[in-house]
Amino acid sequence: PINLEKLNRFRFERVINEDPLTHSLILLGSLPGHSEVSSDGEHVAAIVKIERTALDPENASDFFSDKGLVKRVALEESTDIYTWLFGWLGEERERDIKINIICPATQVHIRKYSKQDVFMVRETPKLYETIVKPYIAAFPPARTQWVENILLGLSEQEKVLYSSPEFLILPDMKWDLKTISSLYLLALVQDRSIRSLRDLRRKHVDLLNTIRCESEKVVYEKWGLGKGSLRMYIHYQPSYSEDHFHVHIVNANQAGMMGMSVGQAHLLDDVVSLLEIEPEGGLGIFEKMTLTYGLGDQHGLFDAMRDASL
Ligand code: M7G
Repeated sequence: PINLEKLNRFRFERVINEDPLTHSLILLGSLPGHSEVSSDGEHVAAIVKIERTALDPENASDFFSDKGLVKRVALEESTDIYTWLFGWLGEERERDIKINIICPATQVHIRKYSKQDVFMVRETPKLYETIVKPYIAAFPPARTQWVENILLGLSEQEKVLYSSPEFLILPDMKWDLKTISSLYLLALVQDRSIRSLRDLRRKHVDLLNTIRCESEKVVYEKWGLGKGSLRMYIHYQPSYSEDHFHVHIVNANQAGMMGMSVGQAHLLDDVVSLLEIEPEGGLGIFEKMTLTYGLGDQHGLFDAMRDASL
């Protein structure tokens, strides 16, 4: 049987896989064999997968309480209503958890982060004009204050990796800033007239290509990642920065993340390619397209869009 004593005789060779999403490592090495397969003391090859177990909802109330489950925290960043920190569940450990706080949280935030049933809706150009555009126009600016603050140079300035009058590149709040295989950056565009994918036209091709080039340059210079190592995409619909156009820049090896779903993530290269074939002078391609995407039943557009598009 394998017990701790035997496990501690594991001869580590190398890590053969890692997955930051499931918080796992797969190790190759060897363990002392048992008598049937090897003579005493001889080691046999072993693959060991170590995975952090899921956090238990039963203990949810203990995390921040006088029980002191979280032993230590280190502040990473704090913007208008968002704060993110790292935490330790015991002394002398690696940092265990990442804590993201939204405070004060509005009803809209509560709905966005609650578990939702998703339905696919088809947004025709007409539905965009009659339902979606007025909805976006009615947004209180406070909802995207965090983007505005970054663009104006009021927050996260020391994090900015690239800056020009057109756009900024900086780490996404989702990234732990450490694990290269889950690298996640954001390019935020200054031009407030581009509210979403719907507003992109042929004249924006240069801007989009520059975002691609500069992102590649940044990740090469800073982390040694070469060409082809990035997956860049645009959300439609973006879930909360609808009036500040941005591009998601993610390590190409990072798979299966929320926000990479078909219908939500539109590859930057495909968008550029479509814009390049857009006819001069006519309607824009993204003005004419029906865009289909999943909408959670707690989304502000859900009722109107489902009724109209089914
Ligand atoms: P989105 O497509 O509007 O929304 O992208 P979604 O990905 O949440 O569906 C906004 C992106 O901005 C997300 O990837 C967020 O993780 C990231 N983000 C959100 N906030 C509030 C911040 C912030 O304050 N700072 C940084 N650096 N990134 C943020």
